[in-house]
Amino acid sequence: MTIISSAFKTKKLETYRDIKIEKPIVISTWNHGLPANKTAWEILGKGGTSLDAVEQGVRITESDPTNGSVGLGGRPDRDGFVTLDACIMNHKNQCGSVAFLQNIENPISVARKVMEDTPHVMLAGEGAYQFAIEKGFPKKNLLTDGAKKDWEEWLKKSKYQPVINIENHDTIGMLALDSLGNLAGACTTSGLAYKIHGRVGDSPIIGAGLFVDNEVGAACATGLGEAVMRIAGSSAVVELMRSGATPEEACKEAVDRIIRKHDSVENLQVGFLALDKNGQYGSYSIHNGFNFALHTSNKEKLIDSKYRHKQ
Ligand code: SD4
Repeated sequence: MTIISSAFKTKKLETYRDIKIEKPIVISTWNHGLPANKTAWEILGKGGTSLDAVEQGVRITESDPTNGSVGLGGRPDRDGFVTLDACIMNHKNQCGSVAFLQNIENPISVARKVMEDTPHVMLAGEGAYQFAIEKGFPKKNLLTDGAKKDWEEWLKKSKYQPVINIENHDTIGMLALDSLGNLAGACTTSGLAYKIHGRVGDSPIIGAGLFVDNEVGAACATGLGEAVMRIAGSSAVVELMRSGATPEEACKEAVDRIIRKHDSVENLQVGFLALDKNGQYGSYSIHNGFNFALHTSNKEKLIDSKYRHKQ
């Protein structure tokens, strides 16, 4: 029996009555989600799995050297090292994750190998790198000339202050529902620019940067990972949907929870994105500026997220 909390009971009944299930469908964070979704759609549109779709989709962003927050071309930490976080999750609650991984262009595929070829969920640092090399991933320098130049400029002042919607965005989180009705998700990032060496964000943490429960829905997060981890953000969004919230209501409640736990959110941006079992989607962010890309059989567009505060 589904337990519906009273807070969301009315909405759930209104929203889900006679609903037409929209599938396949893929959504992903930020405007780099458009080309990533296109690749995901090549799989979904032919009846492929949501797991293959999200992996192949986010690899596009990881391999794009012009993107400063994911994979190749990602901004380094304050010591000049590009360190990557990624995770993937399928419709059976199987998941794989890598954290603090260096010199490997496509951490999402390493995360999938962790999920499929090991008894573990998460590998970190040197061990994750060695595992990737053993699995045949090539070693690659991910620090592009442009990112190196920006870092050298930053070093002159070495002032670390995350700036909303500039430093803190670009992580790609992707959620897909395939023609069989199975959900999967992927999340990958180089994390916050100029972070302390060794810092790991929310993106590889199952339940924080990403969570999928095929009975209910899937969610992912972007923005300041520390704030997302403090409320187990993506897990919270999925649990709220389980309690009857629509995807947007669930994202909004998670954002409000973060706001309640901070004295000030002036310089704090977090955005959540969610997709439920019926192909309904929604998002919410603390500040304006967050957007996400949608791809279905007849729609391909960028959607501005709703938000709490206007900057
Ligand atoms: C992190 N959540 O490492 C990531 C950063 C991010 O868009 O989402 N950027 O904290």
